[in-house]
Amino acid sequence: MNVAIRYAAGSDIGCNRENNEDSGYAGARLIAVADGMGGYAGGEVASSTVIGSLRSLDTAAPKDDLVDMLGRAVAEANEKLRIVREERPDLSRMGTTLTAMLWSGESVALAHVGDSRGYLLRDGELFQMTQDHTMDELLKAEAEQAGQQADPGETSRLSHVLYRVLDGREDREPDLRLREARLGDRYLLCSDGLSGPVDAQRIYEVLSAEADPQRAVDRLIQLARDNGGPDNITAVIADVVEAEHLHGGEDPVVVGAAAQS
Ligand SMILES: [Mn+2]
Repeated sequence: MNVAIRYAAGSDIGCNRENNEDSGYAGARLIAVADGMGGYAGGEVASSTVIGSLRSLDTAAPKDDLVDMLGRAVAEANEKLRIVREERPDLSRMGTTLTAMLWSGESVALAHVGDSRGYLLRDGELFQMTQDHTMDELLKAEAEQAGQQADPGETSRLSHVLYRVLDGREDREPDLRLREARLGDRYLLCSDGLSGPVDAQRIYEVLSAEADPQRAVDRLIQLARDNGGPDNITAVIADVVEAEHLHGGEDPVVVGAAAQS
């Protein structure tokens, strides 16, 4: 069967921030979310540089090895950050998360660095596809391996500290995986400005109840705002549909900092 994705994206500055350092992209083959950081325009530059670099994947001919193709594109995006850092010493602290999916029919590659998230709604269940690259998750995994309990005070203190981002330095390898998409799957990529204030149960409820992807994106963003909206909020949804049911010709959507530049 010929499948395609129907997509929507949204990004919101939130209730407390003075600028939006998130960027998002949704197109016929590529969806991506990047959450920039680094103060003084650094976050906006980092997230929009990475999204701008990746977008050529959306129109490139798919290769046999999708994971390899996406992995190389992430390495190239990181290299672009290195060049920007060299040119702009004032942005030396910049970095960004990246969670991206690249489709070819029913095959989909997933790349992930940082604490933005990828969720899958399938057969009425919500799965988190990504693991946060935060220090608390690292400590919990280490404790589990040692058959111990991580210190809760320690883990909550470190819950927002990232141990891996894209920042133009070497060895910034993303988690890479090949997945099989199924008809009816709904994928959500989001920044922590959504997954922080809105728990997985509420995300599940909205994704299940609201069929239209743009309305679902808008409702999720509104929920994050209603819960205080402490951070920038970005959400991208891709629904796997039969290609014949898609009218086609939809333009790609760019949101957040990448839409300003
Ligand atoms: Mn954030």
